[in-house]
Amino acid sequence: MSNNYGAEDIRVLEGLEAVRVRPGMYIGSTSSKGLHHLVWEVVDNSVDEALAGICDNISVKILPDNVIEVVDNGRGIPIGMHETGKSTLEVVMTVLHAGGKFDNDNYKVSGGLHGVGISVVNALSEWVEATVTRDGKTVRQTFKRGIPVSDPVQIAEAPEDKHGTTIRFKADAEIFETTVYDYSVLESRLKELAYLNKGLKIELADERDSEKIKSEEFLFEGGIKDFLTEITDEEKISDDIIYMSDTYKVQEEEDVETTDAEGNVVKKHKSAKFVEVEIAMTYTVSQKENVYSFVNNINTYEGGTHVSGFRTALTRTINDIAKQMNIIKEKDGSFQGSDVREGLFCVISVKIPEPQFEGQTKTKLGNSEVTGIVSNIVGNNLKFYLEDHPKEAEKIIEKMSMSKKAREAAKKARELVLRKNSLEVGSLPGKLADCSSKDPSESEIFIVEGNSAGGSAKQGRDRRFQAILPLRGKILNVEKSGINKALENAEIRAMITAFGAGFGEEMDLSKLRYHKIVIMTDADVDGAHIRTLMLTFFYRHLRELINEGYIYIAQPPLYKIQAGKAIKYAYSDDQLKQVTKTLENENRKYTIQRYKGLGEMNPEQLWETTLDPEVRTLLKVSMEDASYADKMFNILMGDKVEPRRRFIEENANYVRNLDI
Ligand code: 0RA
Repeated sequence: MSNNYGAEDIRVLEGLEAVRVRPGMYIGSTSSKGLHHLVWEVVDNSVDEALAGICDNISVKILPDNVIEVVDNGRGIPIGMHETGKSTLEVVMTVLHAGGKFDNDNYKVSGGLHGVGISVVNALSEWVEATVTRDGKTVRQTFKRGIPVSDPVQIAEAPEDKHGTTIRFKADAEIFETTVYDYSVLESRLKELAYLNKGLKIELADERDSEKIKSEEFLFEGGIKDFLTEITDEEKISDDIIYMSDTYKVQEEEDVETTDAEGNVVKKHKSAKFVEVEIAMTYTVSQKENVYSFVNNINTYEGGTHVSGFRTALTRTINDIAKQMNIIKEKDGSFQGSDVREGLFCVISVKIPEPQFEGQTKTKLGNSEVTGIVSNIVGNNLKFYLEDHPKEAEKIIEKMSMSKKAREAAKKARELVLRKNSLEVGSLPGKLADCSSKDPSESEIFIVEGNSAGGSAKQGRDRRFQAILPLRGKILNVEKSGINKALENAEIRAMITAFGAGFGEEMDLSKLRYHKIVIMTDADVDGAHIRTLMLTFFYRHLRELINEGYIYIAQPPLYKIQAGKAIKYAYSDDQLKQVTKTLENENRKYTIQRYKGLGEMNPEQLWETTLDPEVRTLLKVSMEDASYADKMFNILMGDKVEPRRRFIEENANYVRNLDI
């Protein structure tokens, strides 16, 4: 960097410093999740190049020492002079939100935590090396903690038509709690990105251990059609996949006049803008509905206008066609939304110019114009498909008629069950040790595995605001049984009654009795299993509780370390190492006890490690976590041993990686 600081340099330094002081504001957190966010920030830029139609190859490598390398064959970050007198490359790398100012691409990811700009990666890295090939040369610039070490230097000549960007970086250990990447986290997202961008080849390699190099390549010519095939884990009623891909022009190509900095009128060319809609769907014999939706490659767990547009069109079109084909008669009434979605597996991917993300976790699409666009496209394409495939149409609509009949019968049955055993708060479950506070915002309920742990928790809690509900053994596998069966299960009834807000579509959050619902299970394989069962249940039937951020996971310690009278607890293997090392350096004697279950802790210990708000750690469950638990469920419950073992290992790990 030059010696004479200008106002611009000071602005840049202040910007980078702001990122280092409050990293959470830019990347969510400094935990493992935040660390991986750095990779997503760079990869998103490469994927933007793919969306602009330039890049078809991205390679991500974890190098020794947890250095990340991302290579793409996009346009390359611009390397010409910028009006500030610096290279555009340096501006893109050092100025917050600069990236978007140099292009007018159709689709950009601008919601949630994505799209903050590659300068954020730069600010939070011990070092970054950016290498760009374009305009007949390859140039490189390096940075330390965001600050350029030198000007960009040409390191080679290149053919005129060669272009691309290579970013290498090492996350700053001064910032992050961990700088160790999790291969499986990178693997699943990169694979998802390859599915969502057909024809884009994404390579991943782990070269941290030269003895055990791992690598994979993701390239799906079928795009979300292939995605659908992978996630459909139920018997299909027809082998055919309904696939539609369509675009809608939202802005014509036009020449616009603007004034530049000197006040001269200049002509600018604006290219046309499109909404792209891609949907793959198939029907299975199962009772569940699985709709995965994405906007500009972001998983919209909370749905939004694109999903509403799809649902509206599906119900309307099916009703029209069913009547047209005489499969249902006027007197039978119409299909409801749930009838036409039972057994549906579907991937919806839309790409839109200026997405607005809303909702608790910013994963709900808000753009109102999208409802009509998607609904028109789905209506037209689906009608066309069904008319063109009368045999398939018949199979699908027959299945829906069965769903409709089952729904009508189940409603009667449920009314009976409900009348017999009220789910009203008036009859709180006997096992519940309620808290005395009636203010939901300060009240907490711990769902505790096993009666003995439940006993300790009841004695150890602060009864003013903490309620305990012990569950006996495993709750029902709701995935395999319908809601009616679930409602007959005593453990599930106890939970719903205690929460007080009802369930499913009739849920009323204003009646919720606790704003923290904490799952507390043993830190072993069985505990992980029960936790997954519960997450699946919440995801399927009490989803709003997750959406609103009311579900938590307790973190009991794994070890007790006793040195003389002093007792310390460790919540991870790393922490155990730290504690014992410190004790050894003070060369004090100690004993270690590994807690196998919550039941091994007495009430005081349980309070001071897991219940006391002053010292405990609670992990908040996100929709992402719950949907992951749900997705993995079949693996866990299935009869194949190997994937089950693998899941349990990985699951135990992922739960520890959840964000607070
Ligand atoms: C700014 C403007 C343009 C591209 C990029 C940045 C860009 C950034 C990254 C980060 C990783 N790979 C990247 N590829 C491109 C647009 C360039 C143009 O219009 O020529």
